[in-house]
Amino acid sequence: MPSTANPDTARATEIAKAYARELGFDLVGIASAEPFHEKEAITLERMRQGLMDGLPWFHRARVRRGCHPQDILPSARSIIAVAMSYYPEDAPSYDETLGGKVARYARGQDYHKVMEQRLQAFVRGLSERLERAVQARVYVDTGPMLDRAVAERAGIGWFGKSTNILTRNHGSWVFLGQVITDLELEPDKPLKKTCGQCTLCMDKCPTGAIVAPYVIDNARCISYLTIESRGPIPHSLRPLMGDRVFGCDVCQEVCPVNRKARFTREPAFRPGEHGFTALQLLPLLRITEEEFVKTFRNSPIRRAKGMGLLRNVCVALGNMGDSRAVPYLMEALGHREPLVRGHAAWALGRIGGQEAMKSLTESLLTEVNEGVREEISLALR
Ligand code: B12
Repeated sequence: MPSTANPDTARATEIAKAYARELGFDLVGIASAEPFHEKEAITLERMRQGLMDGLPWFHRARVRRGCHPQDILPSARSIIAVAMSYYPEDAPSYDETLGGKVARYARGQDYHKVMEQRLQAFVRGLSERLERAVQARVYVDTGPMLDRAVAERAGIGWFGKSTNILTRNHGSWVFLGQVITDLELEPDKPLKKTCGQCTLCMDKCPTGAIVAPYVIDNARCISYLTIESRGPIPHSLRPLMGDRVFGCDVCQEVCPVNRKARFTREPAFRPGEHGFTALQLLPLLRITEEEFVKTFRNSPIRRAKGMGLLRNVCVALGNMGDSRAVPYLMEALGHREPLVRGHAAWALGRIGGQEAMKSLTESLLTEVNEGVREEISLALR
């Protein structure tokens, strides 16, 4: 139980929590602004082992800063941690129209913008309610903080073996954010829950990316491969990706804690008119860079960049093995990006058939890029 020794602290804590809930945050907890020494050491060690490779922006200096809240806000006393459910009710249908899977977190609007703006409004409103200028820094996966470590300390949820933060009523289907502040608030206690003996997320991960409890090998994670990776997807992993074209939810779908998760109350996180329950893959293969930017401007999908998404689309079509994709993939053999041409070649090789093989043979006559030539030769074999 929080101590009620200081009535001002207790009052400010109560006001902050009630106001955060009023603004639509599903969960709110308070953490101290003490350094995260243990999480810093673990994260740096993971980096040293190469498990975070492929994310050039996730560097050591960033981790150090994110584990020392007072380096970010020297007057920091507390961190107000929040979580918002994004669990959508809508169940997309994928197969009949060659639709590709989009992870649930990316079916509505971009959470960074939605939650950051709301947290900024929260800080302004809180200053009015407490009748003092609250000093604050606000982050929703928009800065160096380790969002999950903060959420754990604030009692929002506990670390699952998949490394996702699990919460009681919303499972792991939550976005995390925080306000580092100079307010003295009453900290909550971390929850005592664990995953027990369950290893379903590890057993069912399509690529075996959860290499030990609480350890992800980035380079194998489909979320990394489809969103963050900018280069070719390793051949050995492509067949394991199935029809997932942006992110992956398998470790969350199989998690027993998620069975009872409540649906999101936030309209911005539902696909609605402008979001995406599934992506129609064939028309996507013809999209230009400008159309990509326009279509996905408010969506997390923008992060993959046009050519990354088209690369993923080729892999998904190759895995689906549906010959309706052949004419579209043949056209993609002439795409201006070698990355797309190479993956289109792979997909044609997987689908096979006379028409696919003929177009691969012909493209070898004109293709000049070495990497793509290699892909074509492999596909012909
Ligand atoms: C980098 C990153 C990724 C990378 C790398 C993932 C990774 N392992 O870090 C990639 C692109 C793969 C990724 C994927 C996803 N991500 Co991401 N990602 C991040 C980011 C930017 C940093 C995460 C980080 O600090 N990694 C460092 C590693 C070392 O930390 P970690 O894996 O969490 O490991 C911790 C635990 O292992 C714990 N630990 C270690 N040993 C032990 C032992 C015990 C007993 C316990 C209890 C704990 C424990 O300590 C470690 C350090 O804190 C955060 C946003 C942020 N700024 O924090 C979002 C974030 C983690 N991602 C998020 C989401 C939604 C996803 C996806 C679900 C998206 C999707 N559907 O495709 C997947 C989930 C994949 C997975 N199982 O992790 C959410 C997670 C929300 C939640 N409920 O946890 C975050 C918090 C963004 C947000 N603000 O909402 N992500």
